[in-house]
Amino acid sequence: MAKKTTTRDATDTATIHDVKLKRGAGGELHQIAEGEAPALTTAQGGPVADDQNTLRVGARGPLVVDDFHFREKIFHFDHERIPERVVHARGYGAHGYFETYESLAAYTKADLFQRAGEKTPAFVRFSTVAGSKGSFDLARDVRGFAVKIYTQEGNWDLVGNNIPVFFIQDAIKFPDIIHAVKPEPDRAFPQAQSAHDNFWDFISLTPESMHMIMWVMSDRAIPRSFRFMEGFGVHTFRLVNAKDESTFVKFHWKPKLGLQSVAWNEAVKINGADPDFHRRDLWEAIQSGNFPEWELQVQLFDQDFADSFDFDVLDPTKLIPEEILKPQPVGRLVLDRMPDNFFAETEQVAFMTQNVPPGIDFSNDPLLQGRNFSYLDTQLKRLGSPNFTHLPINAPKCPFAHFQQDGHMAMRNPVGRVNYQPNSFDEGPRESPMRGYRHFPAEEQGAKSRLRPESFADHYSQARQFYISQTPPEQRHIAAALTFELSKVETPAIRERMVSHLLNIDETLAATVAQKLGLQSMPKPAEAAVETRQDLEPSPALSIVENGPKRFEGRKLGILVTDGVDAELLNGLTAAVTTHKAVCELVAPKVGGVTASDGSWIEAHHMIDGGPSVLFDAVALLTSAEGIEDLVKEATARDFVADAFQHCKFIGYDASAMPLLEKAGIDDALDEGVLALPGESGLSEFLSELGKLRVWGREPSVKFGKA
Ligand code: HDE
Repeated sequence: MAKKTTTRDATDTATIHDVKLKRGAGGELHQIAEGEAPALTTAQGGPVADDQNTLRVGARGPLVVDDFHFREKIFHFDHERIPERVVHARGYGAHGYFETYESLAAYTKADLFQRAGEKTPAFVRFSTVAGSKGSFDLARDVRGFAVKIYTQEGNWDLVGNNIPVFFIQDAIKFPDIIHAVKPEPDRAFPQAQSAHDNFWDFISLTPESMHMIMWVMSDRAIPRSFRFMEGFGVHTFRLVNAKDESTFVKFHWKPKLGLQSVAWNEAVKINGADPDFHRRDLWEAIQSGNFPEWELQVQLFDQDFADSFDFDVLDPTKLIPEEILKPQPVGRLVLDRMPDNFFAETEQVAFMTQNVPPGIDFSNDPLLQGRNFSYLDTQLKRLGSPNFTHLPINAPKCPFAHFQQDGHMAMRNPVGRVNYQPNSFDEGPRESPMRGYRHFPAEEQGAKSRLRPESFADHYSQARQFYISQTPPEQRHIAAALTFELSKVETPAIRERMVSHLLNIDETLAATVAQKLGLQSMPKPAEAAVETRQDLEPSPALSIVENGPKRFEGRKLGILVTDGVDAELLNGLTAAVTTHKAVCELVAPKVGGVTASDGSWIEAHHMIDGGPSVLFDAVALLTSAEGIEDLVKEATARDFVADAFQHCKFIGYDASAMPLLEKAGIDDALDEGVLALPGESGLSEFLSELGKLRVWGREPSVKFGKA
């Protein structure tokens, strides 16, 4: 008896296909013998006899409407798509858990924070904001970092981003900023790009966006992997303890493997080489048991701190520098399981900022309050029914009971006679005045009006602080990104208006961008609502380079090999990579692999055309005298090396690979990042060098033509 296809196990499925569904000489499928595999049925459960041919009159005649199987199948197919998210359409999710380090009972009564070591199931969806579902992963964009934690007192959704501030201060501007960044409505392009007139027109007319603009023009907006980026709750929230005392809180997710981004030129090429680069990275890490991990850190503060802080803690365009208020670790998030089905889970998961358990509450941040209004509405539209909470991915994992009923696709209705409250039949659930959610009784007063507080008016001080906190390469990248983006803007007045804002942030930055844009004269600085920009201290926590991993763990080495490769060196290198908890992939001139110096067959992961160096964090060239002759003739092999060099990657090579370095035009520019292998101190020396990730000192000469 053949195995049943009751699991998603790949081997099972392959067995079924190989043994039971062999193709005949003419390409037709041979039916499996009846009874040997589960019967194919209609959605109504009726067994299907023939799933290859529609019902027709005569062999060449018309189809007939009696074909209920065909109708059901094709109608279902016609309805497969649901509206994509209006923002954050492209995303990728994974399951895992949140583990509490120590009890936080002093600050919050939230059940998940009460007991040290307690693990609570979680689901995370990462996303880009502007692009459609089918866009590419390495767009310059904010990344969504939405976490759903299935606590014992209901789901807590911390719907954050990988950037701790936002473009706008008031939710009423959200449709405008999103319309502006999405493809322009008359021409329907550009896709997943902010480099166009509408976006920069809106931004240059919206000074409150300047701080966020510094972040999205930095390498934060082109992360190397979801695993190497931070997440932020952005807004100020409240924690409320059992005595109903409130503490303000900002939430931060810190990646265990440190921060890392790619270079812009690399991002552009990755999008061509592997549009699913970030998805694949998460998939591979989890499938291979290298579970990504983030630490939850909180900045806790009281009203006195809020009153004495330079900025309004309700303003989502501002952050609290970590050097002023140190974040405290309170738990960790581990992702250890991919969804069984992308649509059922990642596509249908519905995050809502208003999903908070007792003990977590909101501040008056107007953006947060606007979001609390928006997210339920968007799920109703997108998932088509108020019963989206019946979907397993959205259902709480704690006991729950209520009288909500009926509607499209209701899968659970109240049981029994009574579906209302109060009732005298003593049936159904009751309120819990003690345990139930009570909103923090903040006292509010003031005239009803549409206004922006003056305390939100300083738009440049923190933008400058971000800029001056960056290392020189990171500052160069911001200038280059601004120049690139504005070079795509057709309207000169918009370009100038942006430079007038940059003048309020940093004069050198403004001058660099203006010069590259070919402005004839410098515009006046933009008029600022607040006359004096504050001169804030740099905050090293804002730099990616300063917060890199210092080790190669979790990264990928690409090894370009040819026939005749030194087997001992190759084996030594792959072993050293494994010891450093990294992975390596082999790239060969032909599909399949190569024969090594000892005659052994070495399987390769990529053929050179499909494995450019942009897919790796560092590369090694292990060739042979015979193999290199053909390799230097391959344009892709030359690009492999030239790109790795221009992207400031470490390159290891054995002596036979020198002709390729020559062909790539870098033999006379070899620096401390191009290392002969095995090297005097052996391969582990090479591996520890790789922990630096990039040779940033190389960049001025390769990118900006400076000696
Ligand atoms: Fe969202 N946002 N947002 N947003 N947002 C949505 O909800 C909205 C904002 C964020 O992986 C939508 O389910 C408004 C800030 C993430 O499924 C929608 C405002 C931050 C995701 C919506 C904001 C975010 C969304 C669209 C301004 C970071 C993806 C689809 C007030 C703190 C969640 C959906 C996922 C998704 C509204 C601003 C993060 C329309 C009105 C600030 C990560 O409800």
